[in-house]
Amino acid sequence: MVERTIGTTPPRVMTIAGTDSGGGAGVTADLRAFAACGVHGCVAVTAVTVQNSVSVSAVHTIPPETVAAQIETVATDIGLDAVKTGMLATTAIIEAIVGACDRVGIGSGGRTPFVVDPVAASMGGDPLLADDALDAYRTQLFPRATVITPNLDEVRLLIGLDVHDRKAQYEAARALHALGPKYVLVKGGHLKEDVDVCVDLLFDGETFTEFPGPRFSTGNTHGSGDNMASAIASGLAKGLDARAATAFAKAYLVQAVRWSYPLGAGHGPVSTQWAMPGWWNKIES
Ligand code: PXL
Repeated sequence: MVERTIGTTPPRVMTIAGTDSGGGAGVTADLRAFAACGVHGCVAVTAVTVQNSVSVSAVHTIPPETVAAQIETVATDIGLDAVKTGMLATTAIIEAIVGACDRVGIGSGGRTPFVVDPVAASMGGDPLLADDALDAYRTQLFPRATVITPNLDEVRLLIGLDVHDRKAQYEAARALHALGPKYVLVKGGHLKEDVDVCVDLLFDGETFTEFPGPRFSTGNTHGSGDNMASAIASGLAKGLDARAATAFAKAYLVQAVRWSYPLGAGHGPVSTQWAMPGWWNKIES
């Protein structure tokens, strides 16, 4: 028998999100990000999407009670050190998630940090969220969130503010913080005035912190938001505070975008392969 010398349980993180049959975003991206960030990934699937690199051609939602059951059955046995949300699809699914989170102590009032990435559409503009569900984000999810991570398109949908410069990015952070999350991260990836940098802005209600990173000229950024939120949740699960978890996630995402690759005729994905390059060549026979 081989003596077992390793096998310490890593922090446990759950993604509540949709699948992407093309493998670039959603649950598929989140699980790769969790592996790269050194945590154990769990899953509550909200929807199955039929998609490739070009478009989302169909969405099949999971019954809300099945989404809630996935969360509760994992939380009460395996336990969770952080949770993140991605594509949630409908108001009924969001309400079921909120009920489950409250029952097992995820989000404000509970012990488990809760990262809410308000996914509304794919890169190609296909809807991933019912229009009437934006209100459920504002009134039910944000007040429970540890960190929310909107991009600028999502900012426009959520608070009706068009962000074209840094000043408006600060204004958006203030307005979103008023909806109740502990921290707001307004991601600057879509900010046209920044040519060489991409500045994400974190606000805790008092202090603003800018996280600048290089801007790469690539259209292969499918799954970048999912990876960012997953890395933040991983950092929180490891015991980092929100500011340190965001710095950790930003360092991770810069490499993921740097190593992004083309796939299909549309937008390729960001990569996690840089995090463990070529290990399969290093195994001794
Ligand atoms: O990147 C946002 C996102 C999240 N979840 C799913 C997606 C996408 C973007 O296409 O398909 C399932």
